[in-house]
Amino acid sequence: MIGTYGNRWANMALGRSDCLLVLGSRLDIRQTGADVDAFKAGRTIHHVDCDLGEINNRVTGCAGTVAQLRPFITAIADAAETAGPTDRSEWLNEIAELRRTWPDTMELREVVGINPNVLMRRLAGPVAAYVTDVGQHQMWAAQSLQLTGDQRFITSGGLGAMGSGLPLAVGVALASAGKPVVLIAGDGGFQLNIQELQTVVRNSLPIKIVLLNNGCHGMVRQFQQSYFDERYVSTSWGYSAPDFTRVASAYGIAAAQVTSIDELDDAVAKLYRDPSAPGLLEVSIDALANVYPKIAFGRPLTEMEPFASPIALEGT
Ligand SMILES: Cc1ncc(C[n+]2csc(CCOP(=O)(O)OP(=O)(O)O)c2C)c(N)n1
Ligand SMILES: [Mg+2]
Repeated sequence: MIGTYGNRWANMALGRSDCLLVLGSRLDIRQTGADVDAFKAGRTIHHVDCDLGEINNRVTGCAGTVAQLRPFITAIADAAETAGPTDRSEWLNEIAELRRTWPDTMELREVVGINPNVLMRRLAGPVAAYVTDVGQHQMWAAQSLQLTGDQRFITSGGLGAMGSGLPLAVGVALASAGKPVVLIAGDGGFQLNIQELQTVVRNSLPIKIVLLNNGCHGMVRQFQQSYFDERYVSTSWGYSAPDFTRVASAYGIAAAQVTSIDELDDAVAKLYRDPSAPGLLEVSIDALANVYPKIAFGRPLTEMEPFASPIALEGT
């Protein structure tokens, strides 16, 4: 993932690129950072979108193509075949090296308790899709989930609709022909549509809920920490949540909780064991865990907080 909370190596690769092919992204501030000029500098941008209004909207000076992606990709694949092979191994090796140097699992060096990026990697399993709600858990998922085969990642992205996760998971489960679907949700957003657990039960949907409970509206709390002198109004202060395992049990959904990384693999295996049953796994995350790297407001994509050198990261 690139952008404000993107993988460090991906943003660095973007920063070094000289040609960018943008497929169906509106290039909003989450992708480019607030410094649009730095995003544009030194590269040609080809922007492909089905909506003319999106092209040269935020990022100007792009070479625009108005097209649906399926025919566009078919056409450029044909054109590439005619043009013959090009050796890009040097560039691909450079990206692979960046990826090795800046692993997502090393970003939160001082996190207390379960490292959420590591958690995401441990959720790999035989599922049709991963769906998220909105918040820090969504960013950790986007940074660190490892998709295989035709697995899909469904998230509301820039729309940021907190509470959309459970209804989205219901839709994805209905479209996935009985294959299990994982919902990654936060304790705040999950409370917005918690009543849809009954829809899950009534329709016997195989939705595996992984609920990251950090006891707060974490993404906004992190913002308050960075920019509002740790005044945690309405995110920690004056915020509460129910006992989610007991709520799930009341709906007849099997539920468990983990508080340490050692318990995680067994709990995930148990959650995935019956592919046809819904389940809930509550994972305790430290209230002060943050999403990193993050582009400081107004800074270019390649300057991400914390400003660590690879050596400092590897040394821990
Ligand atoms: C309907 C709605 N209200 C408020 C927000 C702003 N907002 C974005 S993330 C977030 C916190 C989400 O908290 P939680 O679900 O616990 O996830 P966490 O960030 O802690 O992982 C809030 C309040 C939003 N995106 N949508
Ligand atoms: Mg939370």
